[in-house]
Amino acid sequence: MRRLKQAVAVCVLPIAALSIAHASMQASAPEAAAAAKATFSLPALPYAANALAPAIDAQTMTLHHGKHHQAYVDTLNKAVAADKALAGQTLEQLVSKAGTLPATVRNNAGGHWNHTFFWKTMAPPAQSGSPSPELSKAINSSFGSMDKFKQSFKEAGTKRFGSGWVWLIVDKSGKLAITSTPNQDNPLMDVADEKGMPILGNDVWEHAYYLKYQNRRADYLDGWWKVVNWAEISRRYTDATARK
Ligand code: MN3
Repeated sequence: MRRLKQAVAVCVLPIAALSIAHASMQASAPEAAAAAKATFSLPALPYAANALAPAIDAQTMTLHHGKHHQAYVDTLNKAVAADKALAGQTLEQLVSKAGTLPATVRNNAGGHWNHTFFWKTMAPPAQSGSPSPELSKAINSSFGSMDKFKQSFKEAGTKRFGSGWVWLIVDKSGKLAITSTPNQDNPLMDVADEKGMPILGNDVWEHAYYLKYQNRRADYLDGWWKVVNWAEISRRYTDATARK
């Protein structure tokens, strides 16, 4: 009996060692394959989930970033992995020809681009700041005043039927314009009615505000100005006007 136990013990060791080695290989191979396939990834929020409260509450932020944005990234990765014609293309390349791509790619590439932009262009209320002198001047000359600009932006956001975005863009002539897009489209897309470089944008999908504001989209649009990152918008304005 004792001999048998010893023999079993002797046998068990190498098997255990083998199975540990095998398990680690099993764990690493799919991980490596997933990493190779995962072209796009969810960017971390540049602030804590509760940092934009009360304009945007922590629960909305957590769901919006961790569930909605993550889903756009995951669905886009799956679609790109399944279609050789899309391999190796950047997010900007996909977005620019969205109208020629399958709806899944258009919607989820747009969703990924729009939300990545959205997080970066907001800041905690204490860091919201104000537009640069150049951007202030452009806003005044295009819209009459900052208040009138905000009013027009709010109108475009409340009028957007269903889900979509409202944008401040620098158009082809270098001028500021307010525009709105449906679903996850944006002004960089070939399908956009009004094209240009977005420098500011707000998400008017219900998932962006419904938990706190319910159906009051106008209140959400009003409260949101407190978390606009004006230093970032001003930097993007300078870049967009220099590039054109
Ligand atoms: Mn959204």
